Amino acid sequence: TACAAASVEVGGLTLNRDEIVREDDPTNNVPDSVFTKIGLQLHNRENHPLGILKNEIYSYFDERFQGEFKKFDDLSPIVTVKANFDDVLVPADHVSRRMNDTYYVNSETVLRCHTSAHQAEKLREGNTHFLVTGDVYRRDAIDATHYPVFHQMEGFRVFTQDEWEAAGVDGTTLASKHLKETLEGLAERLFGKVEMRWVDTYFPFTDPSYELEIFYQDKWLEVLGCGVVEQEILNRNGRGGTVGWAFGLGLERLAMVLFAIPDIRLFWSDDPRWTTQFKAGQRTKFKSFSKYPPCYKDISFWISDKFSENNLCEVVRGIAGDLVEEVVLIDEFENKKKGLTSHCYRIAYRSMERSLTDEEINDLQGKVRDQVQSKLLVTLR
Ligand code: FA5
Ligand code: MG
Repeated sequence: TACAAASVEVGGLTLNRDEIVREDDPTNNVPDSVFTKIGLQLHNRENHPLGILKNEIYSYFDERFQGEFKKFDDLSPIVTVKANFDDVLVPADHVSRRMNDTYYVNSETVLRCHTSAHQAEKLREGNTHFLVTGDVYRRDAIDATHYPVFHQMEGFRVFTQDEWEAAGVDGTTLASKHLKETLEGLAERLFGKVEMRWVDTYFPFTDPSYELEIFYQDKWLEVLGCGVVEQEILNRNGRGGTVGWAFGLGLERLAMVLFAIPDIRLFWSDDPRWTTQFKAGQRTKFKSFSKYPPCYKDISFWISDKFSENNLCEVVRGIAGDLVEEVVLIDEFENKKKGLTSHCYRIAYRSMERSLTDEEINDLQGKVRDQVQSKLLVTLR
């Protein structure tokens, strides 16, 4: 795995590794493999699929709303717990706040887990129409569509009483209608005429809340969450008496479909066969370079109460980096007499760029076995 630099630059700030990765601090859980991604700003590379997609969405908003939406895409991903959770009304006991799900720099600071972390701050600064794009961080499973770092774009629009009176409806009705029309227009711009559906859902920061799904290649694909902003958020941030909508969309989800990218790890590749494929303003399909075979290794152990799959994935990712393609639970059983539960995971190792040698894989798997035992307090079988 790559050796972490001592510092990274982001949004005009210098972040020192020593302040962000502190293995001996129990309130910190940021591994080197995640620190090395901070500041790479894939969404700001104009010849990268994420940059191309971001610019296409910008064009859509500029054309539809005459440049009214202000754009922010260089905000530091290191935010307060208050901004990431409290300011968007995430309850104190919500699962997303746990160290199992979120990367904490310390007890008051996290790597943002969504771009909604900037809603309150941007409102307080006086913005009423804005888009925030950035890298977001979540502890999660390992497979072709999940990676601990991905990218979101947040949209936010405030309506005044004049606006809903002129439309002859109440504020929530206007915001909800405007939101759906805006996003249906965006989906049509990106996908052409496609079948779409709105699904009711729940977010702490919007009510009503919806997800937009599009029917693409025989499947319903969830591409974004959105809704009418909770009044409390507007009231607390200098916009009492107004109504708003917000959305958050996953750029990788859209880009994988639009550019036919089969594995989320590719976005991070430095291989010239990847980096030279995409050009600003062009939406081309990914031309796969020959796919190297995967190699599967199983690992079985008796778990303890403290065991979590996210922790296992982090150990594997820390050792194998992007050489790990997937970690799946393939067997689970209980020994009632001993009161123990056994899990067996199958780890798929595969490079996107070359074939791996047996020796290399055995070496990785050996390290995984050692660290699973020492860091996760499980008993190997
Ligand atoms: C959110 O993050 C909300 N902040 C979105 C929002 C904003 C709702 C404003 C309402 C108002 P969610 O966790 O569902 O919601 O993520 C939003 C989108 O990010 C998803 O629809 C999906 O496209 C993308 N996404 C979520 N998790 C992942 C992941 N692990 N990998 C790639 N994309 C993901
Ligand atoms: Mg409510």
